[in-house]
Amino acid sequence: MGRKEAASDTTGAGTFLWGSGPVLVGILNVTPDSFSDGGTFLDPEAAADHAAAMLDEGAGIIDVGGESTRPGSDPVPQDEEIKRVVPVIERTLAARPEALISVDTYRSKTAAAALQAGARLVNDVTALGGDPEMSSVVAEAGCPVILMHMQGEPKTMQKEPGYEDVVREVRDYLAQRVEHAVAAGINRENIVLDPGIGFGKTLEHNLVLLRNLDAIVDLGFPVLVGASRKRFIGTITGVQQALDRVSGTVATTVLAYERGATLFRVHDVRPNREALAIAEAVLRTSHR
Ligand code: HH2
Repeated sequence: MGRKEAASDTTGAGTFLWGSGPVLVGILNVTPDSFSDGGTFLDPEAAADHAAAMLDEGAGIIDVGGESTRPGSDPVPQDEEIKRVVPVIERTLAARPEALISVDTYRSKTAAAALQAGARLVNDVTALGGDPEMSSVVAEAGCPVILMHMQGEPKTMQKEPGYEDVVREVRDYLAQRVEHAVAAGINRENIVLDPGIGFGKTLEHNLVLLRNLDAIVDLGFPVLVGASRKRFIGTITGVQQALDRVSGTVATTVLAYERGATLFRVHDVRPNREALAIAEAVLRTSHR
């Protein structure tokens, strides 16, 4: 049997914004300490230029984040997070008014400020659990939201992650967060799910989740995968420098697409777009 039709083909969550094919979500970390690009885009002008470059390379969404959530990272004060992301959103939209921007935050005030500045999605690595006001900010904005699974919190999540059945537990958690979101007034059509690769997961957990991604896709929502340049890719390939983990990332993108994911959060837009174009062409070719 071929690839299952992606959930977004049927549920249409957010598809009014980004269409039903695979979508590249270009990562824009406005932080001094992100694991692979920390410090590179702290200057709003450099950040906006990078956003424009990723759009030119085929990003459908630009995900702007002002706090690193890499393993071991510390939270930044909310005001600082807002000061980082808002000018970048404003500059990006001044240059590229059509850009679809998401804000990578779990804080409601940052989300509200970003939405006010023109962001149109919220990417919440705590699946609305990190800030009691986040659900109502998203519900009132009526915008799409990415709900991600994480075990623990960034500071300590990689210490000793443990599951009885990682696929079942991640799927059940996401299903439960969907119900929380819906109860808070968020439209089902606006929900995207993410297994949270690398967030409180061992190498084995990441691999099992990628292998069994269809269990998450079966929940009926578009699925986003964020594996870009992550440590498990370096562990497998031996590539120590995060910047150089492009080929390994591309492999995860193609495999996840084949299993039904439709959104891919990546640093390197062009190679992932080219690989997806080939994957799409092959997978859409009908049997002889
Ligand atoms: N990964 C990171 C940050 N945000 N959001 C979603 N939805 N899914 C992810 O997998 C995800 C995410 C971590 O990667 P990165 O932004 O490159 O690094 P850092 O957290 O150090 O800024």
